[in-house]
Amino acid sequence: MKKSGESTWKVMALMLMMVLALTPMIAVITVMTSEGGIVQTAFMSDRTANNIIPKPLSYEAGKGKFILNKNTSIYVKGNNEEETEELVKVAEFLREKLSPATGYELKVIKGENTAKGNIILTTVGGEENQGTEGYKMVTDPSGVTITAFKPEGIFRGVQTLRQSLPADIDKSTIVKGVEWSIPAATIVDKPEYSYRGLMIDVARHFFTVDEVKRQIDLAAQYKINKVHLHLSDDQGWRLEIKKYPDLTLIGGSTEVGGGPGGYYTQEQFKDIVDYAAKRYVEIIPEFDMPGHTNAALASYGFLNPDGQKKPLYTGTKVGFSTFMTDSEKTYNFIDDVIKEVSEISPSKYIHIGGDEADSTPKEGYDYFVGRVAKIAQKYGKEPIGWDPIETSPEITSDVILQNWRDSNSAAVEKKMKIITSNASKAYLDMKYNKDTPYGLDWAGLIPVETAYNWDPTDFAPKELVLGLEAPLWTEFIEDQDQMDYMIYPRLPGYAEIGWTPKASRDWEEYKVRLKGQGSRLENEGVNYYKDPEIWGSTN
Ligand code: TNX
Repeated sequence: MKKSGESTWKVMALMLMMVLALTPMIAVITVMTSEGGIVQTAFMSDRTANNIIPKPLSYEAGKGKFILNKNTSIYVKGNNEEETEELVKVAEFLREKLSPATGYELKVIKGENTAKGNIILTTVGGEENQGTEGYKMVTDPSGVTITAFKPEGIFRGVQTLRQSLPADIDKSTIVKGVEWSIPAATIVDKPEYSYRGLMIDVARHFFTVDEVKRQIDLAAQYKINKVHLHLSDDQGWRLEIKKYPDLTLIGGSTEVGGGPGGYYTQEQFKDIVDYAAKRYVEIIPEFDMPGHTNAALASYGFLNPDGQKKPLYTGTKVGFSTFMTDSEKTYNFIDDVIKEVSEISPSKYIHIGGDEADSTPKEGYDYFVGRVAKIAQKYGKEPIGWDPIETSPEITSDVILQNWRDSNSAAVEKKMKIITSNASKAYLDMKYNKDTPYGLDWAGLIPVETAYNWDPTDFAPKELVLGLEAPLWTEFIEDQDQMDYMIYPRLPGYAEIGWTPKASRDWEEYKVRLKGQGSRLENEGVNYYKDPEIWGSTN
């Protein structure tokens, strides 16, 4: 008797699970830890399941929904005055994002929330194990509360809040007749990796301050937290260095194809850094050397063996230029440049290049990268270099490798930290397929699925991985529309690889959420590649 009673219960439980799984508005998700253990099974309402990228660590649906209305205020409370002020800025950012489409005023108020119907952003009660970027977002019919250990975590949670609203929220003018609701839920979230980056090559083609800011803002909505600017190459030097004005006057005066180029003044660079910092995005400046240096060699004769300036270069070849690795003139110049940049760049990192130095003898290369890494460290910066920087005996574990090819054994042996940017997976300048209009294919084609279906641990041991970065090289990318097209919709996938543990990621499930991002990107004016695999061929 007992036995058959037990199995009746099992059958009933199974049937209940099947009914739940088949209920159209509900999807079952299973959340796993990075070690692969299941920690929670939750139910997601369709809208939320479709929209949040990167996928939160855990999501538990509640009852009902919160409806944002004209009386909604944003309350902020930190653990001290300074933190409260920082949260005011996060709240103002949120208001800036929610006001245009809703037309609501969304007052920002310091202090305790006493009424219903509000959004609360607070670090009071935040827990250390949430880390810098983790947050908890609790939504019920009476309001939304985001709690985090740090304001940065609140900012990441604010991105989740934005994505939990209907896609019309991203329109830039008032939309009438929409219910601005957020499904009730408890979301507990934090990232897998601390480095989740986008690189923009502003050297091959120059992009204006506003174009760069726009990309930072777009990337921040997917919780990208680093933007690396490739500020010098053969075709252009893009940052004002006061001691060497010709770097920008001459070296910044052109670009691939012979266009007018351009550069950022130090004030403009600081403006970009501040804009990014408001979005908790760190700007990492790069000066590529000892190769990729023609723009500098064209600006100052003393950097060349014959004392003569090189001609400016507007082609797309790589590997022909080099600094003199055996001249103190070179190192004095680099010291001056790094000193000036260190003063205006708050990032703890500086990127010193190191790739494709095909015209630099290996011995000179090894000495050069070691010496330049030490100059960076002298100015308090942690150097990052492209491979093959790790092959120099002068490079030790305090230098970070940005890996674009698959080999990194020397770095692993030295226990260097690694940022994975493998060209066949992460290069935003590779074409989606052979018919897409822009981009290259030397590292292979990178359809949206290929861009999503990998993990940093495919390329390096987990304990050495800082995270990943997707570089957009711009030899053949000339304007904002083309830039958008190459970055989107691949970047949300890279953002998810960096944020969501490998064991909770699945292409078929992700594809559905990515589809939901299409209308948001459209509302934001992003010229994304409307992959027929995701949006259908008629879209
Ligand atoms: C290789 S990857 C480069 C860049 C090019 C890119 C084009 C790397 C560190 N160097 O100079 O722009 O290929 O895809």
